[in-house]
Amino acid sequence: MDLIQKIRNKVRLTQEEGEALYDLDLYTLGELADAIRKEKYGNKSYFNINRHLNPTNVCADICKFCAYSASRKNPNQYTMTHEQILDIVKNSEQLGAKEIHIVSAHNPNDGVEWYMGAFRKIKEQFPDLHIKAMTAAEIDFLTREYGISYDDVIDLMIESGVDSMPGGGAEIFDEKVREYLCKGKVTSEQWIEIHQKWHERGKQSNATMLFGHVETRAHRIDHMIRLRDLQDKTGGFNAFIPLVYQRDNNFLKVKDFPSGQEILKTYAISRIMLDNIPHIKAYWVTASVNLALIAQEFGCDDLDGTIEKESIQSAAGAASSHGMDLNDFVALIKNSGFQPIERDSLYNELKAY
Ligand code: V47
Repeated sequence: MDLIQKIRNKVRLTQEEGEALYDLDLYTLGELADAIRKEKYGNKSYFNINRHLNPTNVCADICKFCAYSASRKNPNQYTMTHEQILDIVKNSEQLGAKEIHIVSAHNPNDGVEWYMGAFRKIKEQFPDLHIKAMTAAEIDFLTREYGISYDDVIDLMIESGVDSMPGGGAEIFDEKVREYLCKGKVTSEQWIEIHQKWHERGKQSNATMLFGHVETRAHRIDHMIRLRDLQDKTGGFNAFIPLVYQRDNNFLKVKDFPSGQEILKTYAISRIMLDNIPHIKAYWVTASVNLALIAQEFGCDDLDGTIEKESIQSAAGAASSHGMDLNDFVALIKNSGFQPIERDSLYNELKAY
C-alpha cells in the first residue's frame, strides 16, 4: 500500500514513513490532514478565553532559545508576589477569562510554597477558574532544587488546585539536540515520565514541540512518535502544539528559518502522525495569526485563546504581548470559513459563535 493509501485507510505510520511525508507536496498533505480534521470536527475551530501569566523570569536553567529568562540579554529580573498574581487573576476573571495558564522560569529563590501557595490562593478566590500550570520542566526543577520527588510535587499541585498541565518544556526530545539547546534541564525521558504520572492520576495535559531551529525533520517525527507511544499508554494528552521557534534576543544561532510551507507541512504531518491525540493546536502566537488561520485547513482544529498577555514568546519577537480581542478573534475565524467554538480547558464546548 502506498503512503497516501495508508493515510486514507488510517494505517499508523512509522518513523521512516513520517519522514517521507515531508516529500509530499503541500496541497496533498493539506488535503489528507484536512480530511482527518473534518471527520473529527467538521467545520469547528476551537479556542478559549484565557490569560497567560508568567510570574517570574528568574531562571536557574539556561536554554539557548529562551529570550524570556533574565540573563545578560534581558537584565530585568522580576518575581511577582502572591498579591500581584492575585490582582492579575482577578482582573482577568472580570474580563471573562475561564483559564489561567501559568508558566514560570525556574526560580531558585522562592521555594516550593511560592509556586503552590499562588495556586491555592487562586483556587480559593476563584474556584471556577481552570488553573493550567507547571510544565514538566518546572516540576523537574523543583525536585532538583528541593530534593522532593516527582510524585510529591504532583500531589502538591493537585492539592493546591492545579487542574491540568501545559505542554511546555518538551522542546525536541532527541537527546543530542536537546543537550545542545538546553543542557541540564528536564530530560526527554523525565518529561515523558512526569506527564505519565500526571495522567495516571486521571489528569490531562498538553504536549508541545519547539521546531524551526537546529533540529531536522527526522527529529520532529521522532518527537511525535515518543508522544504517540505515551498516549497509547495513558490517553491523557488533549492537544499537541507545534511551537514555531522565535528568533529574537536569545543565544541560539540559527541560519535557516522554516518557510510558511514547512510550518504548514509540520502541522499537517502532526495531524497525520498523531492519530491518538485529539487536538492539534495552531498557536497563533508563534505561527502568526495569518498562518494559524490557514493552518485550520492543514489539520489544526484549535487556535489556543485570546491570551490577554504573553511574555515568553513575545520576548523572542512574537506579536503576542497584548493577546487578541475576543470579537476580532471570532471574526477572523468566521471570515476564514470556520465556525468559532469557545471551549473550556478540557475541550467541552461552551459557545458556538
Ligand atoms: O516550553 C521558549 C517555548 C514554551 C521560545 O499547553 C519558545 O496549551 C518559540 O509551552 N520561540 C512555553 N517558543 C509555552 C508553552 C505553551 C504555549 C501555548 C500553549 C500551551 C499549552 C503551552 O515556550 C517553552 C518553550 O518551548 N519557547 N522560547 C522561542 N524563542
